[in-house]
Amino acid sequence: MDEKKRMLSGIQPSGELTLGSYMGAIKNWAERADEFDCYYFMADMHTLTVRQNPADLRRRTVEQLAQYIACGLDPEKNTLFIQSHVPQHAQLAWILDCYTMFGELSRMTQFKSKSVHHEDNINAGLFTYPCLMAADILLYQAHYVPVGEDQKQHCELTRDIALRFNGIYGDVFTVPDPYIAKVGARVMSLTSPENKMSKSDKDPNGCVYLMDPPEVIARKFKRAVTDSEMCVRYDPENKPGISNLIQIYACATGKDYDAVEQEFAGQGYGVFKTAVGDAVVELCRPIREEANRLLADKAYLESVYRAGADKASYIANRTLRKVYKKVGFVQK
Ligand code: ATP
Ligand code: LTN
Repeated sequence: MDEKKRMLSGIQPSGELTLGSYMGAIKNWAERADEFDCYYFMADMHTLTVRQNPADLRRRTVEQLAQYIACGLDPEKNTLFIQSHVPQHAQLAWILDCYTMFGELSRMTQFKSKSVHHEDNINAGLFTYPCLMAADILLYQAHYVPVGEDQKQHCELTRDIALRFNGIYGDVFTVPDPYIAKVGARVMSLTSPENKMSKSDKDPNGCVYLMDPPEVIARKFKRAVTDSEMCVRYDPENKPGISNLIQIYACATGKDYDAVEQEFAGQGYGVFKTAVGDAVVELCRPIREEANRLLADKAYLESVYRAGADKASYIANRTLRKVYKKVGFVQK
């Protein structure tokens, strides 16, 4: 059992899952279940860095679990759990706070951009957030962390923290690697393709949600921003809108960029946008239907997250006890 390498990742239930989070992260999780020992969680503790409505957070956390399963994460093969059910995350995070430098945290681009967007609530959690993320990863001795491009910097800081800690106390933590897909690692907004597609985007037309009904998805793609060249060609610098659509189509269909260019050579953008919309509609349809079916069975979802928390706690506790011993805490 222990021979398989471990893979771990999480997403904050701070909004609806997007096509970006699916293509950049979840798709890669679901494809790796047989190869790795997999742990995926709802990062509810992370969401408090931005003020949440409690009822919405509770609902979205369970909905996110249903969507994970609907995206192909079989609970028999993947350990699925809710972060706040495993208190070791908070316990290790405090310790790692003390091994992370102010300067390192100040350089995190997500902290800098969220500080601009939430000027009135630049709380300590927002600043130390990467230490909680490092705890999430290091507790499980994960080898690989499948995330989108935007999380690479946090993964690199996690590596630095692990190496620093190991340098002082010996080999306590596995030093993890980010696992970033070649296609889909940075899906851009449909209306402002110079920005990442994000669930907290103020413009709902820029972002496709996995649970969007087919007509909404089709409409969003019809309105996607393109350019005036009228040629389906991959060139992210000069043609960000079209290049993003090529990426989305390639990821949804499994085709490479050349094949997509050839398929639409000499055709107008209207035809291309409709084809991308159709491909995404078909990608999302089974996910939406399965998630809705699962959401009707709350008892099943409860049994999944309870079993997940038990399994996760067991591993997390092993690491935490080792860490407590190394830093010099008296054993009970
Ligand atoms: P927020 O707007 O709250 O910051 P988000 O929409 O950017 O959220 P996250 O919950 O931060 O999404 O990301 C979940 C996972 O999906 C992470 O691994 C992240 O790297 C990945 N991801 C998010 N957005 C994209 C995107 N547009 N393209 C590729 N991967 C993405
Ligand atoms: N920081 C991530 C979510 C996240 C995560 C993690 C990802 C929290 N803990 C551990 C991978 C591993 C985000 O905002 N997308």
